[in-house]
Amino acid sequence: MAVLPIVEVPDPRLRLVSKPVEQVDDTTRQLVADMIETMYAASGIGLAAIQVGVASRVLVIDLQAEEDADGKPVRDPKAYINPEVVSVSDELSTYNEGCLSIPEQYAEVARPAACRVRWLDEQGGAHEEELDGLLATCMQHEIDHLNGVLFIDHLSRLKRDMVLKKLTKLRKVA
Ligand code: GNR
Ligand code: NI
Repeated sequence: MAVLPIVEVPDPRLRLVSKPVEQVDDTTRQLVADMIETMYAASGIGLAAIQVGVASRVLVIDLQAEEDADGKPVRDPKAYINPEVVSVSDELSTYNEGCLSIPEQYAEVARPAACRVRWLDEQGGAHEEELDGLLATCMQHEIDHLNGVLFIDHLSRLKRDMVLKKLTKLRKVA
């Protein structure tokens, strides 16, 4: 396993439309393992393959919502291969979103509160589930990455430019 470097804006790779995985094999599983390790190292709750420079429709999510008796988060990483949104709710929900590819910047994004998603697991098995809450938001954020879309694309131009300007400033002092 390996922690991989995370691609950040304005890297053009973040705008690519990732390709479906043709066959779920050991190469896919190795990518998933590296992505999970990278997600934890960066303290993220999700990661899309393009964020580590691989344009494949693979993402990993672990909300780490549960804690053990010592208050340590319980790890329960899940891989989603070729995920597809089947349907979305009319109801929207707003979260203060962040992105590992747009470090330390956050903004409120409204998205469908629930979505029905279909995907393959690491063994190639098919699943379909109705998601809601933070998982629905995170899933939509990650699937956006597979389509070259970032959370700032859901903001007004003014707010998007503010986020990008703050990031530029932050990088100058860093
Ligand atoms: O770690 C992350 N937190 C987060 C918070 C609210 C909505 C979406 C996310 S995903 C983000 C990690 C990331 O950039 N995934 O692509
Ligand atoms: Ni992101």
